[in-house]
Amino acid sequence: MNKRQQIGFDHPVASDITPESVFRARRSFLGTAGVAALGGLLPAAQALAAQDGLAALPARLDPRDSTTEKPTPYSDVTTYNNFYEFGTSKSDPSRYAGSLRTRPWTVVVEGEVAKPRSFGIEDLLRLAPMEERIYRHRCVEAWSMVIPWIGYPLSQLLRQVQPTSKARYVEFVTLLDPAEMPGQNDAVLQWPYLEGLRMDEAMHPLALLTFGLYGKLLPNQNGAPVRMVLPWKYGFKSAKSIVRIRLVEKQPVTSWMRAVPNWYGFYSNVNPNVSPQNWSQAHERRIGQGSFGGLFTPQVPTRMFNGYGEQVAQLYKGMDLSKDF
Ligand SMILES: Nc1nc2c(c(=O)[nH]1)N[C@H]1C(S)=C(S)[C@@H](COP(=O)(O)O)O[C@H]1N2
Ligand SMILES: [Mo]
Repeated sequence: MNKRQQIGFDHPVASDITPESVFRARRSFLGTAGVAALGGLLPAAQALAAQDGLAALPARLDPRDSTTEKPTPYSDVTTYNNFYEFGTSKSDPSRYAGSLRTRPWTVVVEGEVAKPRSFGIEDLLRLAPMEERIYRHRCVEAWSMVIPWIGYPLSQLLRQVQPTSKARYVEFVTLLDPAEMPGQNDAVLQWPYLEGLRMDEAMHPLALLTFGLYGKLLPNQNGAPVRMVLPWKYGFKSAKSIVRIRLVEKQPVTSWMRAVPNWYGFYSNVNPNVSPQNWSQAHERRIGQGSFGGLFTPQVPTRMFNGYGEQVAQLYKGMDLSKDF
């Protein structure tokens, strides 16, 4: 019997509070108690939030859409990623995203909709029940993670504004503010960061409007206060720190399409059989799961649609995905 089992998951000793252990303890609680709504904050989650100043974000695990694979440690999820608004190296976002102010924050939802509206972040946090979804996450640079995100389907928000029959695509716009996002002083990409989806992709239940991870609000480097998560697409399709969602008739041109059009197409579905880039998409490195502190990261084969084909393949029926990459 380990220490946690002796003392109970909700009374951890200080040295025991690692984000992962808190998460695992809560998971086993959910496992035994059933998926009861996590009404209040669990003591362990409160302690954890105090550690890095992020508030806990209670959510109910969605076991149907969650993988049972081992989540990547919190320390890797929050220190190894891309957010070019803060620099181009993997450690830049965690180092420099502290300059981003996420309150107050509003998201404008406009375009081909009957009821355009701007939503304050507090409204968005209350709009629908929070769900925890443990998704695989695959970057086009051939590394991957398993991340317990918290949010609700984007469809819940889009329904509120009543899309018109002309709404065929959705465009996501990240904040433009070179003072808070110093990477925007470099012309590596055209700013603000733009991404897009077809309407049926945006309405798909897996398309998560995301506010948190590992039981808490998003750290800035992971796209606070609100971002998209699209587990069947390469990571760059999931725009962070969104301020505008525009419903449009024509397919938007995204930042990455504009920067390197022959590498990055509009769809960008995870596809091990198509590598428009000059490197292979057939395998991926699972960050944080190797021996010797992740030095020898295991290579795993990449799956079509990142393993979500059963849910999303029908969206692309009749399309030639080697052309529409
Ligand atoms: N606004 C913005 N969103 C972005 C990016 C970015 O540079 N700017 N990078 C993308 C890429 S390439 C990846 S892999 C993921 C990485 O961050 P995450 O691990 O928090 O999802 O964010 C995506 N969203
Ligand atoms: Mo990426």
